[in-house]
Amino acid sequence: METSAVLASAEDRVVDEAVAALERRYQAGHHGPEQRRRDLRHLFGLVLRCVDEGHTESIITPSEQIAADRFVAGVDIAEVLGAFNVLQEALWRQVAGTLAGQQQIEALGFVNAIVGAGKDALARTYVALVSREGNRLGAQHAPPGGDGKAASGGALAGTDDLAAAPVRTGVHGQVGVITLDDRRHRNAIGPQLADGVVAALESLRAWQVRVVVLRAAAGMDVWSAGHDISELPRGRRDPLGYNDSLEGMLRAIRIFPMPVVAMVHGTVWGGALDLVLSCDLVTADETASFAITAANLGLPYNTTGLLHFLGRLPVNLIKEMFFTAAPLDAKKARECLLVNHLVGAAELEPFTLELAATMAAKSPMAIAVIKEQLRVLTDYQPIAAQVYERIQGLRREAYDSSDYLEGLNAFAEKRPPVFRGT
Ligand code: KGA
Repeated sequence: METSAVLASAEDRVVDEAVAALERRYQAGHHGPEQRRRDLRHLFGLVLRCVDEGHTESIITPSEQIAADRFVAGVDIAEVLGAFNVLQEALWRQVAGTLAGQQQIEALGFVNAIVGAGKDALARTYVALVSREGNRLGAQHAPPGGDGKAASGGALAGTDDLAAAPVRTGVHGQVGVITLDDRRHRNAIGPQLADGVVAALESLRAWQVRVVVLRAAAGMDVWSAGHDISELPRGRRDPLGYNDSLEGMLRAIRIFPMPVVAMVHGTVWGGALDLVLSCDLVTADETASFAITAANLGLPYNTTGLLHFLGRLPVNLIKEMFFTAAPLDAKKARECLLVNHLVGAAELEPFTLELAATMAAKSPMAIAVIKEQLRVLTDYQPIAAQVYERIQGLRREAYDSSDYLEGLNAFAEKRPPVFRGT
């Protein structure tokens, strides 16, 4: 019998069991049994839909919405996660009691991946709302709890605040998908987005996926606008120092012990190109283009980043891209092998998932070791301390210059920069 049919036929039993478990755990909770039953039926329906569709996407947005609603209502995150946990346990029991062997293992895997993706989306959204609210309101306001209204500040219920979780994760079989979804800022990379990607990698590792796909949310025509320019230091400090969040995200991807595929629909700017180059493979459609715009900002790119470019592209192309800041279109990017596969927009997602699934079926051990060897061989260049210090000195002159400030100001004022070379 199909997993979907097994689960569908047990809806009442699973929901009853989960409601009873919730009642035992949260006697003093916010909801009565009827509301709990409705919530659990809703969740159960989402799980079933994901099983039917064969992927976790359908549980993600509703879970984010649940997180936002419960946050506004002042329900504790542990109680919200509790509903997912008891449903997961009841589903496990159902699967264990009705299926056997390989079918049982597969069904348990489905349940784990789907409920896990839901919990992940829920936790990420809830935590982002808590931290955003903390930043906005300061200590004098009550945290969520009680009627929750004071903490919501009236602004949290709207979908805009769901953008507080700009990174989403999903699981398709053994492939994890990280989606960048900060439309308002065109996926500009600041600490929240960069740290979100690092956390997403960790959570996908815990789910034991074997390949990760990094993409922008469907419908975005900017894949990423690069480093959040408003977060760049205004001189006297290395704009791309070791502790910059973008740099941390690049390292996390490069040392991640499984393939990360950048799936590019739309335009890629500045540090986002470094992000694409830090992924192991790149798939793209004809809307993709790639620009490194450091010279528009007067920003001296860092040595580690230049090595990333040197590891992937011919030096004359690197120079042209840095010196003109002009986008390389998808066709040219394919010709110079920045892009592994260029496919039609409609094929991009299925093609990328299939490519990822092919890699997921290979030896994860061999892939992890080969990836790490290639990283070490391409990332490290032995240079004398004196040479490195000279490079740093030159870079310092550039980021202390008035040109760099002019680049930042021009962007903020939405005008072309006027550089004087000083
Ligand atoms: N940092 C901060 N905010 C950004 C941003 C960025 N990189 N890119 C866009 N935004 C903001 C922008 O200021 C605007 O905010 C909103 O996102 C939508 O952008 O609404 P506000 O408050 O005015 P916009 O420009 O209206 O959208 P668009 O017309 O669709 O154009 C999209 C692009 C991507 C073409 C445009 O926003 C753009 O040119 N952005 C800058 C791209 C760039 O040069 N990035 C490189 C950053 O530097 C970098 O990564 C490094 C380290 N580097 O190059 O060395």
